[in-house]
Amino acid sequence: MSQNIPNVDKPALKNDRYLRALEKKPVDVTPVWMMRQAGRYLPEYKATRAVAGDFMSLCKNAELACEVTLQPLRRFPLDAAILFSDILTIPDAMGLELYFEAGEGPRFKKPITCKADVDKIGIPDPEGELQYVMNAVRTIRRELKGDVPLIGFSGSPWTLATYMIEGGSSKAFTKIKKMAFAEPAILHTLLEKLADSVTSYLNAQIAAGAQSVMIFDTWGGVLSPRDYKEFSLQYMERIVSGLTRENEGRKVPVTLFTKNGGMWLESIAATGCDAVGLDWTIDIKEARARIGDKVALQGNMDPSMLYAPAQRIEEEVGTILKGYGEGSGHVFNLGHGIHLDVPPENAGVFVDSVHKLSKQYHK
Ligand code: 1CP
Repeated sequence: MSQNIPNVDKPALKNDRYLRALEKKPVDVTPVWMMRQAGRYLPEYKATRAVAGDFMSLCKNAELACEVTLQPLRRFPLDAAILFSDILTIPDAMGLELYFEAGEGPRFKKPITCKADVDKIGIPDPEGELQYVMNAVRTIRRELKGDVPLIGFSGSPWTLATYMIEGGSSKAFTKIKKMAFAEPAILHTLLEKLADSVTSYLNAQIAAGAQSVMIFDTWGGVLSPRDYKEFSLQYMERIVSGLTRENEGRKVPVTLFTKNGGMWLESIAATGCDAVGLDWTIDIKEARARIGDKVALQGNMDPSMLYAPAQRIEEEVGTILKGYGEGSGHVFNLGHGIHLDVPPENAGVFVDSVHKLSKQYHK
């Protein structure tokens, strides 16, 4: 059993651009971070992971999880750190027994197949089965020494349920859709339990020191518009209304990201979140025109653009900055996670270009 690590004194933030942009307050340059910024494209990540053994052992070791969280910040002038963990910690804590098959991604030994499986599931205690995550948050917060804010995160109930019911990654989502359309009451019971679990998990991350939280709805975009509202958005909205929105005397902004959710921006923005994450399939100019000043926007360069030469990356960053236009409310990011074979130098070009080219939009 891991030991509780106490909360430490929280030094004032030296760089708060990321939080200011989410609050639409003036900034000097557009803040930037990268989804999956800690990971296998960095040789130092691979080295630390080898020390830990497998991926979950890395997540469960607060010092090593902290180390890999900080690695990208040592290389690039990123404006935020993101907790090193995974969205599948919650289903694992619910007893599904997460494991990683070499080269095949996540799998569960005990996937959900029927009502009895759903009825068995409880709400994990964030300072119990998931205390290793909170210990990582506390350790990272201590080691960041106020340099940049720390982002906490969770998967959305729908996205977590896809892994729990499919038993791992999926392409067609037939098992969960079969449950959604043939036995919707069972799926709704699961989604309710997940919404309660995510709410208490994120609130515990905030209490432990996360200064902003993000919900990853990676698979909401595989649903029809009506089904998206019924099976995904409704539950994210419930989470947003249950979150601690202020801590340490400052707002704790919430970002919702539905991959392929560009059609539903207005509905996502209406949940009460502070920011909507965009993938690259929507033009950010159009997104801003549709959303106005209701919420901030995060995104949205195609992660594959990082394979391009430096000049092309810079040009694309410039186009996206111009698309968003003048003023605060934009957090630059990739439209999804960085690919594992991207040369780290290219990520550096991306981050530097955002800072260099965005000055003109913040006068
Ligand atoms: O080292 C390894 O081999 C493990 C690869 C890996 C990593 C680096 C996994 C397994 N998870 C992570 C870390 C991770 N996962 C972070 C860390 C913080 C950072 O961004 O630096 C975050 C935020 C996640 C979130 C996550 N995990 C999502 C949502 C975001 C997204 O990319 O859409 C999802 C869907 C997962 C599931 C998962 N975990 C790991 C993999 C390879 C996957 C994806 C499987 C699939 O494609 O279905």
